[in-house]
Order: sequence, then C-alpha cells, then structure tokens
Amino acid sequence: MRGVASDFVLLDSLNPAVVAAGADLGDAVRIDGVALSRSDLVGAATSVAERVAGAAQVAVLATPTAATVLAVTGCLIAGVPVVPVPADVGEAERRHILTDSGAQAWLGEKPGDTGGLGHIPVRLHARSWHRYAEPSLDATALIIYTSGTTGPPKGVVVSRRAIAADIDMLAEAWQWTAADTLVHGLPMYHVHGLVLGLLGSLRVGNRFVHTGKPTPAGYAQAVSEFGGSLLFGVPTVWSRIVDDADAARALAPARLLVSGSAALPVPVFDALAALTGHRPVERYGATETLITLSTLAGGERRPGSVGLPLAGVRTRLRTEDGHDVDHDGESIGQLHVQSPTLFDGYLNRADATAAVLSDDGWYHTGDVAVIGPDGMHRIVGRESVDLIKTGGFRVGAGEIETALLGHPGVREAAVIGAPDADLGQRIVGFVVGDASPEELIDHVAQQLSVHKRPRVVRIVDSLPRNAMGKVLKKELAQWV
Ligand code: MLC
Ligand code: AMP
Repeated sequence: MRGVASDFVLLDSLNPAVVAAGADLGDAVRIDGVALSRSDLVGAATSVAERVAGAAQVAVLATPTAATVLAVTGCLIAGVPVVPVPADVGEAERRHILTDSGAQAWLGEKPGDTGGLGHIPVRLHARSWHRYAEPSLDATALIIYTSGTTGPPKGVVVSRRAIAADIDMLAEAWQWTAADTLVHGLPMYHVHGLVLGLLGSLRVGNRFVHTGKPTPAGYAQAVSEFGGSLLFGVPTVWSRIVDDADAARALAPARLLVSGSAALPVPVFDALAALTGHRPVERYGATETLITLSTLAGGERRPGSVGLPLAGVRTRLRTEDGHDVDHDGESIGQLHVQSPTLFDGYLNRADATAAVLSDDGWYHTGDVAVIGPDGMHRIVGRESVDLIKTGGFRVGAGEIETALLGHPGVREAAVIGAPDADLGQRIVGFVVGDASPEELIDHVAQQLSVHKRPRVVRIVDSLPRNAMGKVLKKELAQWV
C-alpha cells in the first residue's frame, strides 16, 4: 500500500493540506446534476464530520446524490463507521439493518420512516476547515449488509486498511491514475459503486461521474460530454449496452471498460470488443474480500476469465474434504482467498465469521473455480444454489422465502435463481397458497428491497420434496 507513512490519508486527493495548497479540481465529483470540487468536498464533508464526530456508527440512505457523497466522506474524515442502506430498502430489511448495526442516526437523505432514529441533514453549502487527524488504518470504515444463503443479511465490517489496499492494488492492475474520469451508474451501497467507484476516485484523485442509472445512453453521454475514460459496470449493464449499438460505439474513446460482480457472458465480451474496440477487463471479488482477482490493463484480457490474483493476494482451490486441487485449467475446486483486503468479520456474528474465515486467514468464498497453469482463474459456479446473483446483486433465497412466508396468503414458499439473459439470474418464487403473484412480488419489494423482488411468482399445488421434506430445488429449476 502506498503512503502508510505519517502522511497517509485514506481519501488521498482530499488531503486538506494539499487541496489548500492549490491541488483543487473543479469537478472532482459529478452526481445528480451537482458538480463538487475538491475544496467543496473537503469543506462540506468536514462540516458533516463536525456533526457526527464521536458517533459509534451512522446509517446513510445511499441514494446516488451529493448528500450521500458528503455523508460518506464526512464520516471517513471523522472516523465514524458508515452503514450504507440500500436506496430502495423495504421495511423489514431496514429494521434489521438499523437494529443489528446499532446505527445512531440517519445522515443525509431521510427515509420515509426513520425507524425512530434521529436525522442529521447534510448541507451542500456548509463549510468547515477544521483538521481531523487521520483515523487508524484498523478502524472500521464501512459496515455493508450482504445476503447469505439463510437468515437476514449480515453486516460486513470493512476496515480503512482493506479499502486503501484494494484501491492501490486495482490502480496498479488497471493503470488507473488521476488522469482518468471514472464513470458508473451503479448503486452507492455496495462495494462496486461505493468502494471502488467513489472511494477509489477520491483516493486516486481522478474525476468521478455518476450517471444516476446505469443506462447505455448515460454511459455514452458521460464519455462524450465529460471524457469518461474508466467505465465500471455489472454484466447486465454491459449486456444492455451491446444491445444499443450506437451507445456502445460511443464508448470507443474510453480507455478501459471494467466488468464485475457477476460473470460476464462471453458473447457480451465479444460484442463489446467488436462495438467499442475495447476488450473489457473482468475482475472478481466479494463484499467480504473486496476485489481480489482481475485481468490486467497491460495483460491478456481473456473472455470468461477473471484473471490473476492482485498484488498481495493468494488463492487456493480445495476439494470438499480439504485437499488441494491442481491448477491445470480443468479441475474444479472451492476457491479460498487470502488478502490484505479481507473483512474484519460479520458484525455480531462470530459464528458466521468462523464458518467462512479460517484461523490462518483464508476466506472461503463459496465460489467454485478453475485455475490454469498460467494462474488465470475462471469462476464456474457457486457451492450453494441458495445464493442468487441477479443484475449483480447478491440475494439469499432464504431471506425471500422468509418474506414470502410472512404474507398471510402463503403456506409454503421456495425461491430459486433461474438463468436470465439480462440479469444473469432472475429470482423465481414458487408458492403454495392463495395470494396473487403480483401481490407477493410487491410484498417482497416493500419488506426487503425492490431489487430483491421475485420477477416471477408461480402458484403451485405443492412443492417437490425429498423423503426428509427438503425442497428439491434442482427439480424446481425444471419447472421454470
Ligand atoms: C418495478 N419497480 C418496482 C416494482 N417493480 N418498484 C416497487 N415495487 C415493484 N413491485 C421499479 C423499480 O423501483 C425501478 O424504478 C424500476 O422498476 C426498475 O427496477 P428494476 O427492474 O429492478 O431495475 P433493473 O433495470 O432490472 O435493474 C438492473 C440494474 C440493477 C443493472 C440497473 O440490477 C443494478 O443496479 N445492478 C447493480 C448491482 C451492483 O452494483 N452490485 C454490486 C454488488 S458489490 P426506478 O424509478 O428506480 O427506475 C459486488 C462486489 C463486486 O458484487 O465484485 O463488485
Ligand atoms: P457480493 O458480496 O455482492 O460482492 O457478491 C460476491 C459474489 O459475486 C462472489 O462470491 C461471486 O459469486 C460473484 N462475483 C463477483 N464478481 C464476479 C465475476 N467477475 N465473475 C463471477 N462471479 C462474480
């Protein structure tokens, strides 16, 4: 990691001493029609810091707005952990996140229902020039809620050290510099949009443009109007871009297209290369590890491959009974990762942490992979059918089943991820009961979050079960 010296600042480009000495940038961040310079960011975020300093942790409804940027930045300046809450969060999920995290206030955007917590507004034009000491590298920066196969989402505790290390590793892999203009339209409450997109930009010192939604037209415009050079997307975004040939061609002047959060289908890779002239870089990671594997800006960008371990990362493939699997490009094993970017555990969940993080520091990703003799990694699937990736969002089948069972018209429920050309997987619910599919889809959207709603609900007479009464999800997949 660069700069662990005494002058280390996580958000390096916002180092107040350097900005005050003239290293300003008029449009460091563009979001929701607002442009913020570095000195706007330092002044307004420090004013946020003054209002939250000393809090144990605060919740931020992470809409793609300047208020969110300043809320997160202000907390990082003050050393207050941020709990990003999905912008489309529903009632039950919001209640869980607030209770589990112990958030003491809402900072920035205010949700319709604050759940009894106080609200601290962010004022875009407030300024403070107070200087805060840089918090410890080991301090928690973010608590990001993410789904597991069962139970409600768990809070992943992410340190400042992990974030700085990951951004520095990626900057090297992608030749990412302050000369770039980074563009995306992804949610601001997950690793991809928030940690890599926003915090990455504020650390590297490049311009950051958020397009609101990740539409093909928005990306094309960000390249032509703002000189977007480094473009981030989940596979669904890239797939929609190649379906809009004009928008795709407009990305030609960019420097690097990066895909991640789910597998990029090879036909989408090929179409992107043909239409934009850029072979995309694909990278792999998880909330618990941040990004650990990537193809390289200066190396081979192989379709279907997530590349090599980033500097400082080690990987291994294991059989179910713990034996090493050959790196022969064919043998499949469970992927384990060791990295300076690993999380500090799940909040309040030592049991769940111990289940995935071994004492010697290997994280069990839950992904199944192949490693070639050249070190290139290919992700071939997941160990559990109950973890679904839809549009790049990680969703547990169990949490949707619980939400469905909470509806009075549902007697039994089972949820699967069905293959989907647009979303990678689409959430499909099978229900025994007498509610309408539309009612149930809305129920999940209101309880959990809109992006966790099933796209399809099928009302069935009974669920296929084995002799033990366990639902046969493989058989359900045949019913789609
Ligand atoms: C539809 N809508 C409803 C609704 N049905 N609202 C309420 N109730 C219902 N029943 C509305 C939505 O609110 C939204 O409105 C609109 O319909 C469209 O929503 P959608 O259909 O869900 O959006 P969609 O187009 O399918 O989204 C695709 C997408 C999205 C690609 C934009 O999936 C996305 O943003 N994915 C990115 C996920 C991501 O960043 N993952 C990274 C995780 S970190 P409106 O008004 O809002 O449009 C990670 C680590 C790593 O994985 O490796 O990176
Ligand atoms: P999340 O915690 O939301 O970041 O989800 C992490 C999971 O996303 C990983 O465990 C993988 O299953 C999946 N994932 C992320 N990037 C990729 C990729 N490039 N290819 C395949 N799967 C990916």
